[in-house]
Amino acid sequence: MFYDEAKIYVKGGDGGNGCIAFRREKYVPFGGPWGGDGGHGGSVILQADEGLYTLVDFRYQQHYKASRGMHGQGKNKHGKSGEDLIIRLPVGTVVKDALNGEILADLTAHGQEVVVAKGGKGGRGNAHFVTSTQQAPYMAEKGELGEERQLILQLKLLADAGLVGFPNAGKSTLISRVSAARPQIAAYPFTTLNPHLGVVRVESGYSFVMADIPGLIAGAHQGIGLGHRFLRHIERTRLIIYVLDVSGTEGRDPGEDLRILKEELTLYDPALTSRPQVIAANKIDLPDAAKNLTRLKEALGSQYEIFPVSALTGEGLKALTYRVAELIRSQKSEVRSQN
Ligand SMILES: Nc1nc2c(ncn2[C@@H]2O[C@H](COP(=O)(O)OP(=O)(O)OP(=O)(O)O)[C@@H](O)[C@H]2O)c(=O)[nH]1
Ligand SMILES: [Mg+2]
Repeated sequence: MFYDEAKIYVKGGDGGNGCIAFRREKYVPFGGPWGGDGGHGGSVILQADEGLYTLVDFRYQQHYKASRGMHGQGKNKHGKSGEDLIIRLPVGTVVKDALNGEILADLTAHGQEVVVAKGGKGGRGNAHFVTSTQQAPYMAEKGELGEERQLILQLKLLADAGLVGFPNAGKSTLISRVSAARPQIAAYPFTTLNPHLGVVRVESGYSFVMADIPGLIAGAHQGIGLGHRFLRHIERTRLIIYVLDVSGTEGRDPGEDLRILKEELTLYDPALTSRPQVIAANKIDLPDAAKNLTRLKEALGSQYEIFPVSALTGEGLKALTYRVAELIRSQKSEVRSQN
């Protein structure tokens, strides 16, 4: 099982201090204590959001502080309370205390919330401390400090998009370009023996999980090559990216490759081919690629969205991942609206 993990620091806002002040006005000779209370600090709250799929954004920001309460003031003016800070997390995130590993929350439903760092209470102003013997108290409370914590966030990853292609088509190269996954890459078939997952961050709040899987060859549905191992992993993905080598260097015809790949998927499970599918026409940096791409486009017409890419140079990968993220998002919201 693959996990996405992040460590963050959270701190509730401190409470504002209570104020010591006395009423001093014309015609009011012995004005009483008049110091207002400090405001409460805001809390840090985690909230599950079904529109988020990975924890990758937390690699870019790790510190989260809610705002503090303002101090009390004279004339009995209370300090303003700090605002709560809401951090949105994907549904399915488990939240642990980093110090002792205690599970603080398991966010399983959209909208579910948990307070992970309470804001400090505001201190009371001196108006609260009048007694029968002490009419003019020179005392007020300090605000409490907000709670602070290190948290570990964990999310079980399920692949959203699977890379399907012949051995050597460039699947591992592609995933290593667009994510932090580092599968082995080599110029011989069946380099990848186990699936690798990588989180692809398209932009803030917009990411998906890509799976690199062992290469597929004709007969895979019967277990030839690494067939079954490969196909089992494809079963769970929402979208298929066919990675075709359009360079022609290995004497392959990309159109024919696509036909075989599709056939293998259909023979394994006909439902697979009804998922959204796009084509990554890879190795576009090589000499004959453009010509082969034109032929492929002619052969396929408008059946598929084709993205010319070079996993090696990075060309075209942005357009591909952006579109895939978009398709996955609309897939997920479709599933949600059916439930
Ligand atoms: N010129 C060029 N070479 C590429 C490109 N993408 C991958 N390669 C090369 O193709 C070879 C195979 O790449 P991999 O990423 O290992 O291919 P794979 O599809 O993961 O292969 P298997 O794991 O065996 O199924 C490597 O030598 C890569 O450097 C590309 O866009 N352009
Ligand atoms: Mg590979």
